[in-house]
Amino acid sequence: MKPRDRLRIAMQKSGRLTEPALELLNRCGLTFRQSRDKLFCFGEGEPVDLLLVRDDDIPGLIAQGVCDLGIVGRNVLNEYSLTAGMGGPELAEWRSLGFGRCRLSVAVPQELDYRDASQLQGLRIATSYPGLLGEWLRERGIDAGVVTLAGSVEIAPRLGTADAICDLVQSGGTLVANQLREVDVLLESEAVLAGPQVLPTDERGDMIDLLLKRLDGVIQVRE
Ligand code: PRT
Ligand code: ZN
Repeated sequence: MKPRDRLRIAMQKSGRLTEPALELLNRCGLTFRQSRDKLFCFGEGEPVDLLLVRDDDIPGLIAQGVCDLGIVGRNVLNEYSLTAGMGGPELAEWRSLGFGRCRLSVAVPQELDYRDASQLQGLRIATSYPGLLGEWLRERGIDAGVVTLAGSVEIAPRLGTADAICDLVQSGGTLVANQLREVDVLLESEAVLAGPQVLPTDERGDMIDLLLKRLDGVIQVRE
């Protein structure tokens, strides 16, 4: 791949993380001009550009070296490392960013008398996070069926395609609306600054150092 001298950060094109991520970068003194195709935003002051993509694509773009850093949910980053990212370059969480907070939890039908995770033995659990759920079940020696769904996981028990679910929860409203009850938290998540374990040592590395310092300042002021 052709060497780049400008830093490139991947972020979600349109979704929950888009506005807060842009606001955070603005607070770090970075401003951008959006191109017509809206995939690429050119940095106006510093040599830092943005690539606007689906959040699920961000870890892969970093692993391939298409981007140097990415702003993405810990849930997406960790799932990638456990599944698609196996055997590739290791990715690291360089900073936690304090927005997009949620948790990845197991939820069961409200009427189920749930005491502990061993009761999931033999059940079918629907999720969009087969890597994280699979690891959690393995650690506990639970043999359950993992039904991988791309979306609308919360309706699976009502449709009869699963007995329980493992999905992101924020307010809990979606679970209540679907007569489900949160019983175990697998992961506390928030938006993170992701990048390769080994950062570049050229001009881009210098720009990353500067960005990390500014981020620390901005995050400290917020807390
Ligand atoms: O198009 P693209 O693939 O980029 O977007 P997406 O639809 O996959 O992602 P998006 O914008 O929904 O979420 C982006 C990231 O925001 C997630 O990966 C999480 O890191 C974070 N986040 C924070 C959440 C939530 N809170 C959240 N509540 N992501 C999803 N939800 C969903 C959840 O899946 C469930 O359907 O909201 C529902 C639960 O919310 P409550 O408040 O009812 O509990
Ligand atoms: Zn997504």
